[in-house]
Amino acid sequence: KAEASSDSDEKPDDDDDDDSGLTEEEVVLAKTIAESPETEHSVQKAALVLRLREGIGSLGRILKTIENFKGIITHVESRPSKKEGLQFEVLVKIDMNRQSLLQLIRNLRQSSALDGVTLLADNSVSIKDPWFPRHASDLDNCNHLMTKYEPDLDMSHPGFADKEYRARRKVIAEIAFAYKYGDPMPNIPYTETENETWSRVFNTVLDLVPKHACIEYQRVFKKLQEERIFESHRIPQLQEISDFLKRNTGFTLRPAAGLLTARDFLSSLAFRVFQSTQYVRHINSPYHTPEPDCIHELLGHMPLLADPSFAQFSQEIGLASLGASDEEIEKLSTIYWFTIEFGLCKEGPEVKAYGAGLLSAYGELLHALSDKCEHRPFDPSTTALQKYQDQEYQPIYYVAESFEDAKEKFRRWVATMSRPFEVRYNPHTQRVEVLDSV
Ligand code: HBI
Ligand code: NLE
Ligand code: FE
Repeated sequence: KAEASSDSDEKPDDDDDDDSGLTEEEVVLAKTIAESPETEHSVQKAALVLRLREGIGSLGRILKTIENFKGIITHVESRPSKKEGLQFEVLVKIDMNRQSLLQLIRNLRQSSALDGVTLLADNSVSIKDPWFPRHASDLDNCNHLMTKYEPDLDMSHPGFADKEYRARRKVIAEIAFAYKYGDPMPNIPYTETENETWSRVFNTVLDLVPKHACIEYQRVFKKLQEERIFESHRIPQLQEISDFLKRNTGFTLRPAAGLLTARDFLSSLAFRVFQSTQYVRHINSPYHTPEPDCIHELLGHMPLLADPSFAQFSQEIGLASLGASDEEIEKLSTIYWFTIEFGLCKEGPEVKAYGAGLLSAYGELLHALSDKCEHRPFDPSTTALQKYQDQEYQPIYYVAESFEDAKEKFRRWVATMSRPFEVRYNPHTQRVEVLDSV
């Protein structure tokens, strides 16, 4: 009882439930809005239907109220109401800040000039304008984690029973969460155990690369060794890798705290930014882990992100994900999975690995190139629908003719997606430009 009364005493105007007068649907919408990241781009496109009680004359005052709440009115349309006793229904389209929009609606609902206000769900008004990062700095908001394979939560994680390991993971995750666009990359002084884990994986990869990795991977791998970035005794730091990528393809890194949602992860690729974890897998499972760790990112992903053709392919998957529907995101992550993560490609008469999940996991690399699994030709429209799991080795792998061919096919497939706008990345401003196509 004390809670309830003090709550309404202190902030009578700022509640977000119960007596707000919002319908159930609007409460859900309001919650989504409140939980969405607040950025300079968090301007909401909204449409309100206002039912005027007394003639069109009261409209002026109502529009003024909207402006007082800093709403920018972009469209007004009125029609005589069919309902008895009401005179007009007015459709008003507004651009305004998400929070103010909710306050505005509450305010309007108290107005005696109105018989009612309906907020049309924003996606019925503006399928063209879902929130997605428009500038590389917006990636500060694209760091939502999946709760999967975490040592704290998953009893089968090799670090579950290891308190020290879990504490270490927490420290490194906090560093990633604190990272903001423009900050220097955090430097992690890795422990002896962590470097030891790296050495073991590094040395097996070193053995397997000449025979099993695609030529592009091998070329960059050599370069990384020559520049003393890849060395067997120590884990490279994100900053030196990021600088290396930047020199080669313009890709850069930012630290990620763990397994990100597919939407957040893919969106960063649109900016040629790769969100990289910085913690190290548990020493007890060096040769395969289901979750990404920095050994996977560095050994698996970095070499090919420094290859121009592959970097382009990665960015195009990212660009296709911006503003995509949930179903499309699912398809794009499946394609990502069977190419960038677990892809195989032809090299003359041979099949080689280019997927990062193979090049950082000795056991699965051998499995993928053995006859214990199935190889199918990469074809985006069927590959996108293939179910996959991420706990164990894959039973099916897709073989691309070449990166160029995979890119061609992917482009043709992306063109069939439903998005009503085009996006283009401007590297000079690090901004994604949106071009309406309808
Ligand atoms: N998050 N940090 C991180 N690293 C990845 O490699 C990664 C991710 N989230 C999703 C993901 N990869 C993919 O499997 C696709 O779902 C995009
Ligand atoms: N299985 C990979 C490895 O052990 O390196 C990581 C895959 C991350 C998606
Ligand atoms: Fe990966």
